Amino acid sequence: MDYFLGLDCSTQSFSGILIDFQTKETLFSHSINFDISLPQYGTKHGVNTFDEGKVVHSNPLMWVEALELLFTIFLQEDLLLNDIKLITGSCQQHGTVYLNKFFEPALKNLNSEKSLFSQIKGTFSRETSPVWMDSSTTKECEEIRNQLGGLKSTIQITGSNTFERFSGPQIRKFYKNNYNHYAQTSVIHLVSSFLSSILLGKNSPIEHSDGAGMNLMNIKTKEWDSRALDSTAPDLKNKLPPLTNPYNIIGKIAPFFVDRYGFSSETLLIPWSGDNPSSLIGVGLTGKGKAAISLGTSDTYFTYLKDLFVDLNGEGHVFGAPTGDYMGLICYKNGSLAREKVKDRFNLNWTNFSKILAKTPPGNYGKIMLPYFFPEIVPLVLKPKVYRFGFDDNDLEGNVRAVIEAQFLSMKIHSEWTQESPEEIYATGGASTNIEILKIAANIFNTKIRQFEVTNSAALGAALRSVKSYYNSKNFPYDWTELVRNFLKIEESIVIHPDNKYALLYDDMLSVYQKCEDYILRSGEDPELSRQVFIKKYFKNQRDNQS
Ligand code: XUL
Repeated sequence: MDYFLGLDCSTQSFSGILIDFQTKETLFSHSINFDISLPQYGTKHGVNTFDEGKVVHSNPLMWVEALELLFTIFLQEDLLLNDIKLITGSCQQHGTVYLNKFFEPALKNLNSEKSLFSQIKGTFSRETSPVWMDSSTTKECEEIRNQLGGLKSTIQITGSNTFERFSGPQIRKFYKNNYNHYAQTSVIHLVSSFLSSILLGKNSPIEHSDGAGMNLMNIKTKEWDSRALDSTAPDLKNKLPPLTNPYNIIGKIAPFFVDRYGFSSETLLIPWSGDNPSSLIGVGLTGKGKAAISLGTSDTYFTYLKDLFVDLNGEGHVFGAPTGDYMGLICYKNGSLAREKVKDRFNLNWTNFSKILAKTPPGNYGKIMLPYFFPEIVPLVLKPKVYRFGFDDNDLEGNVRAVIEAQFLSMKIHSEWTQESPEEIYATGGASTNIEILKIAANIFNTKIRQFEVTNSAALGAALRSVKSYYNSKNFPYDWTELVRNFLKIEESIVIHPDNKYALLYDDMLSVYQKCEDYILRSGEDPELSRQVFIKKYFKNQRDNQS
């Protein structure tokens, strides 16, 4: 039997999906929620937040304990772990883990009678890890960008502008503020390469797709860029693991996992990657002409890129793709947590929330929200504040529809740089189960949206990456598209079609939304006149609801 395991360490949970590639079945899937299962870490939504939301960290030991909990559940379920041929995982991107000189020796000498947690807890040179929600490094972003010759050259070198959450600016902040601890750091891992190292029993390389989210890797050569390293912190090259291709086999599972959980000692490993690159595979985005939206803690919009193509305006990112090619991406911090804020403000559950979406009209009577409940990445908003045009925060129906319309209007505007007008958008992530949300997305993008049965496409993508590398190693190279199509049963997924009668309305609303954004963020013209014209055009017979 050829089983494959895909793991995923996201912001709020740690999941695993075990698949049988021959029967194309998911044998088992399970998720550990950090807040609920590991309350000793005091997280809310998987993170610890300080300094009015600017500093956002998680404890890497929490991820290790979650891995142990998940494997213990596998044991209790009597899963045939011995039949797993290859394992990999994916993780929230950008977060960094700082380890001292005891880390690798501890991994090489793990005793299977003791917990992992107890054996590596003394090997960190920084207790907690800054994660992708952290926005405290504006100064360091500017310093690195200036050193690299400004915005355009930073983007051309690393694939992205410097962003607060990216690993390079975070490393620089640590070096500047905690020099002693920086000096005691032997290796700096991404969340992905940290967890990859644990399974491997020694330091794992960082693979190119996640490495691209650091502002340290040269996006063309896929090697550490000496200019970027020098602009970030001294002696950094010696503290970073090497880079490798996402599909390279890096070794076999450490004996600890064989003895303690019953994995086969022949289980192969490839490096863990970022959750978005893994989702690219998990939704089957292996060719041009399609895009995906991932609606999770972060909302992301991404496309597959055959050739390197950067956003010189600086909002988008180019990461590696697990296929060895590239992907374009934009990321929002106001994803599920912003939706939840509105839901909780009115004591709704998701069923009521959806009912309101179903009964309120596209265009929302001209009520427009800029939903910066948290600092935002795209567009850059460091001080959170929610702006409402034509309604207030007591308007239940207005707020419910406005937050969802705002999320997709913004996504449509800010994804234009990818120059892909997709024929179809694949939806994944927790909120992709909500048909009413997807209907709004379909109408705003004026594109059909495909909803999949498996919503954790990052873990599934990891399992499918495992399949690909395993059969490659056996000289049976599957074509990516064929491999993914077979497993995802694309024909059976649900398609939500846009309703053409709203195409013009949303085109008009996009320009009003853009004006609202310009007005608040770029001292643009007052959008009120345009908003009133919009209301007159589409809601002239519904005066009661106008404002
Ligand atoms: C992508 C990003 C987030 C994290 C969290 O650039 O920051 O999507 O990967 O999942």
